[in-house]
Amino acid sequence: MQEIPEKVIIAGISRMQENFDYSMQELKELALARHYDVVGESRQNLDRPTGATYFGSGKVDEVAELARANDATTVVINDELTPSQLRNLEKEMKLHVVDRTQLILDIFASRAASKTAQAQVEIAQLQYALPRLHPSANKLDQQGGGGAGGLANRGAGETKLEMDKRVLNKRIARLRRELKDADVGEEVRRAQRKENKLPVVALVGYTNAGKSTTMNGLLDRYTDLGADKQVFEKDMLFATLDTSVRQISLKDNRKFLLSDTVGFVSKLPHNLIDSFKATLAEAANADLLIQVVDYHDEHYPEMMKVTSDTLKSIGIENIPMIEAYNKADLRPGTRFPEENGNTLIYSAKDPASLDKLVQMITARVFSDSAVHTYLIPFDKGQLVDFINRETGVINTEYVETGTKVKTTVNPIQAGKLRQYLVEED
Ligand SMILES: Nc1nc2c(ncn2[C@@H]2O[C@H](COP(=O)(O)OP(=O)(O)OP(=O)(O)O)[C@@H](O)[C@H]2O)c(=O)[nH]1
Ligand SMILES: [Mg+2]
Repeated sequence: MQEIPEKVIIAGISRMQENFDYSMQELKELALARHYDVVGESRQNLDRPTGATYFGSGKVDEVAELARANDATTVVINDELTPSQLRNLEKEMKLHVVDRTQLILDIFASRAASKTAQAQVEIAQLQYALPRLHPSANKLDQQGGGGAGGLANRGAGETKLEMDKRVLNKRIARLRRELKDADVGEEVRRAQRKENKLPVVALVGYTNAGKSTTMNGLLDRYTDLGADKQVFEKDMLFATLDTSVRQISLKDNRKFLLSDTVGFVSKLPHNLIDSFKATLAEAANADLLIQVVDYHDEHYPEMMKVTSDTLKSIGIENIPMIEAYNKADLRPGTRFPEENGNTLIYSAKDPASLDKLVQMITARVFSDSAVHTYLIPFDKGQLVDFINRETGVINTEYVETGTKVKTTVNPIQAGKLRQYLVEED
């Protein structure tokens, strides 16, 4: 880590966007997460970025001036730049330029702890780097960028470029293979869970909304897992990059699986979304989504829009969802927990809220369950084990002919046990 944070200017084009202020504020938070020291800000009202330099004429010099006046060495841009815009801006301003995509990739890279997350981030980084390797790297993007290096070096330069590209492409292919191998294991586990027919509930939402805190609160109240099974929660952007899955057991022995997932942010680089698809598959296979919303943040409506757009872009649609408005404790005068249809106002740090959330989950994922009584012959001990393990046992009685169990089962379990059903009174 650097001892003295690098000074930066943040800059963007408003394009008459409604949420421009919010996106610039968020850019600043992203810059802070990257340990930059934000010393100035510049905006330009344009309908769209200028092809060659992103900013319109005059603004490039103005931004460079602002940076120099504040000892900033880097300009952070609020959008993804084309490779030539990036080169041209750096050349004209004589400053280091980082676009929003690069910034988010850097933060993800610094957070990635598991092998999977590291590989996923690296693939996205390499894909970002590929067209930016050299001025002539991208044929479609040559305009304005030529000249550097001079004619004499051209032959040698291109050879080196081809070589660099090959190395990067090879590395991407290798990382993809590694991820795929890891994914096979994951697929198998997922299939096994399906076999057990445990419902899967996934926490999704904007970064820092409180997904991991909600998960930990539920683990604390509904499992006897030790503290080492808690997931990482922290007041920072992208604290979670890996999906964690834990089993939650209710008092009546019914169980569901709960997964915590990576958080979203506006203008999340598409490369990153792509490479995190595998991690997000847990949410894609869920029976129920809980969208955790930071109800304390005034921009929560924009965050919800980004979340639903991102989910849609990775093909996660038409899964029932509870909208869970979190951090109600930080809003003076807000009553919580408060349930209304598919929404809940709550606090992940409040036990009564967590109980309410679990009630809402169970009402949805176990809606087709039924209470039945079974008589299992003594020689079918493994079925009694299954009932005790997988279903919601209400009471057990030992009679002459076997074990009589009253229990809550889902339709699949009911099918499996049908022949042992006892006429109910
Ligand atoms: N006051 C208060 N703080 C909360 C509540 N829920 C979460 N927080 C805080 O919000 C911050 C972010 O919480 P996380 O659970 O890490 O958020 P996340 O949604 O998992 O974020 P990412 O992993 O980055 O996507 C932490 O500092 C939590 O302590 C709440 O109900 N009330
Ligand atoms: Mg988290």
